[in-house]
Amino acid sequence: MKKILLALVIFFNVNTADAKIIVDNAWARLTPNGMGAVFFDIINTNTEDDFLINASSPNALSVMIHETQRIGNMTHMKHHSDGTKIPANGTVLFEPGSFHIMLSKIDENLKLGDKILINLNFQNHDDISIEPILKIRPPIK
Ligand SMILES: [Cu+2]
Repeated sequence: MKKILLALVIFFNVNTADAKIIVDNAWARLTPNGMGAVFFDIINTNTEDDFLINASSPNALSVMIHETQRIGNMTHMKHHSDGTKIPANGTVLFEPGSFHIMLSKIDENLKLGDKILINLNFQNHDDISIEPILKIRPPIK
């Protein structure tokens, strides 16, 4: 009986430790006028929804969660000030034409090929820091 209990405890611990948020394929686009955008995949392996609630960077004065939306012939950017839902067992792609982290007033000393530090804050998960490389075009997958 003891052995079964121990096995159950180990099994349970492994499962909860494995459930997490993964940020992958991060890259950043440098655009004129000190602007930029950061893209990545967020994978939620938890059985509960999570929310990306905020993002910050020591390398840019303003950092916002945006979503590019097309209304008729116009595109505009929606500011997700209440956070972005990362569904349970789901993936949200931050990619050109969709979700992105909008940067403005990027540190003037940064140039193409440099890394930029971004901190992502989640509602139910510890902060995740990423260091995407500044590029002009998306990397070839
Ligand atoms: Cu934007």
